[in-house]
This record gives sequence, structure tokens and C-alpha cells, in this order.
Amino acid sequence: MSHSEFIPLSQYQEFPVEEMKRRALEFYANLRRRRTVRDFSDRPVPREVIENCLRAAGTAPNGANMQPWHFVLVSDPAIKRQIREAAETEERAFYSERATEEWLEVLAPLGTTPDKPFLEIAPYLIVVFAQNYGLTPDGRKVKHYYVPESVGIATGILVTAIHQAGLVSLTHTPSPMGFLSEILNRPPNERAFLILVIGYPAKDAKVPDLTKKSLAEIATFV
Ligand code: IYR
Repeated sequence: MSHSEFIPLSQYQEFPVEEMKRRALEFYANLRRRRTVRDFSDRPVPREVIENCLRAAGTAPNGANMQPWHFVLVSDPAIKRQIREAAETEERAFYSERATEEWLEVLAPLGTTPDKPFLEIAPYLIVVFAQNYGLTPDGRKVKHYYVPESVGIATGILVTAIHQAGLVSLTHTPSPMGFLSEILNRPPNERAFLILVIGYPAKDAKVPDLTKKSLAEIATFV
């Protein structure tokens, strides 16, 4: 078993307390402007921006540094169309049969339907795959740890990076998502985790009037 060498924590940056307070407040003020958007523009987005958002996601803390994720960037119109058709087939079954009344009731304020035009309109779809185990080049299985936690954290960083760059995203989870492995030809150790739809908002984009829970509701200090 090899051990990595330890190196000095040279990149850590401390800020004076007042600056720390300001930075935390500014970060919150910036992030609270983030909205999930369903009305996309077809305006192109520089690929370099997406590449750096993906690099940011790849820095996420994760189980045993196995980095159990793979991101497939889809911009090819023919593949986007295939994904839209397969997703809408699943979504029609979801809205008409699979979803419980209770589920449909909580979705109503979001105004979602089985129609997913954004899967073709938005310039980029990032399909996030979770690797339940790793595969070495010679085909041996490598155990992965805390896979949903790791991929969830990486996806959160990706959503944040996209917002930071001045783009919008939609976390889309057609269920089941098996069709994504087929369309995108992914290996058996990977399962689709979610689709992130990315681009500029449409000029007339509208979002539901939602509120977030207060600090007192989401946190307890003991
Ligand atoms: N996957 C469906 C339904 C859906 C479910 C939840 I929970 C949402 O927060 C939003 C939508 C769809 O994409 O329409």
C-alpha cells in the first residue's frame, strides 16, 4: 500500500475577522439570487466557462478521494433530442400514473409538466453520473465510498459555480434515468445521478414565487 506524501497547506488563506464577516455575507447575498430556471434561451455559452465550472466541481471533498463522478457534457442537438424524447416518455408516465396525489400537490406551485423543451433549447446539458465502483484499465473493480454524498457535494459546487459565472441551471431528475446510460454509452459502474440544464435564461423567463426557510428553521445551535 503506498502512502501519499504530506505537503504544507500553502494555499489556505485567512482573512481578518471583519473581512471574513463581509465575505460570508456577500457570498450569501450572491447565492440567494440563484433561482432554478425552466425557461432557457438558446444563446450559446462559451465551453471554457463550463469546463472551469466542471473543474470546480471536481475539487469537491469526497470519500477516500476516489472522486466517484463523471460528467457528460451534451451539446449535440441530435443527442439532446434523444434525451428529451426519452425523458418525456418517463415523465408522461410519472405525471399520469406513477406520482402520488400528494406528490403532484407539492409540485403544483412549481408549474412542472411532462413537457421538457429545455432539454433541446438550452445549449448544454451536463449529465452527472455516480460511479458505484471504479474500474481499472484492466477491468478490476475498485471500491468507492460515500458515493451519493460525494456526488451530491460535487453537484452542489457545480450549481454554485454556474451561478457564479452568471448562467442559470435546472436540476432535472427524470425517473427512472436508465435511458441516459444507454444514450450516452456509459459503463456498467456508472448510474445517472441527475441532469443539469445550463444556459442563459429566456428573455421573458418567469420563476415561481418561493421562499426559503429562515436560519432558525434550518439550524440549531447547541
Ligand atoms: N421529475 C419530474 C417531477 C419533479 C419532481 C420534483 I421532487 C421536483 O422538485 C420537480 C419535478 C419533472 O422533472 O417534472
